[in-house]
Amino acid sequence: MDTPNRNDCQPREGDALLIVDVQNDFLPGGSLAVPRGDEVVTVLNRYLDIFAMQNLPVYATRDWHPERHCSFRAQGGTWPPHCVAGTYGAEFAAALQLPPAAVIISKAAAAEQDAYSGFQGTGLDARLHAANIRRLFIGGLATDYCVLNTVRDALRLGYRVLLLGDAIRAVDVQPGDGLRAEEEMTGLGAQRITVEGIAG
Ligand code: VGL
Ligand code: ZN
Repeated sequence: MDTPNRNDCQPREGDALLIVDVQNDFLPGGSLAVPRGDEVVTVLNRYLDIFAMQNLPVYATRDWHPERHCSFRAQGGTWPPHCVAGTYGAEFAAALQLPPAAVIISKAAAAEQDAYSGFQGTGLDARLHAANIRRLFIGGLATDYCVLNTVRDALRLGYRVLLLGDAIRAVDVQPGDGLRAEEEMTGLGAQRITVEGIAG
């Protein structure tokens, strides 16, 4: 029988930190800037510290589009051009302290398909399985798109998900999109945590 345990959200063997799309184009000044998107960086660095201290693995997804990606307006999509592979806008935020061993997962790299989930067409599930990872700490950008879809897939694939509530920010195309996305994720079974809840 499961006994509720207050230490349940402490990172441990079998856990990984999954950082979603913390790339220049999603930060203030970028072509698809997420309001206050830069604020996730210092918080994510604290999670990165905790994972480093425990030698736990880190995965980082990146939007990695070709120049004429189908999600861009000129191609009939909904977004301005962003995160074009190899450009400055597609680079991770310089202040994000990713360890050298971080596994980089590029997504939506084919012109004709978009992918909001880090699991979509990337082999991420197989890599996590191979590393015996069963639980994911997920944060990054944007709450209402790539974080939401990555969390949905993670839960559907059987991972336990701890949502980094203090390290996500929303695009909010419609006001409230971010809040609704958080409610959906927790309703599906993700547990919302903050770094204060796990820091020593
Ligand atoms: C994203 C819009 C378009 C995201 C990616 O990373 O949340 N949003 N492409
Ligand atoms: Zn994109």
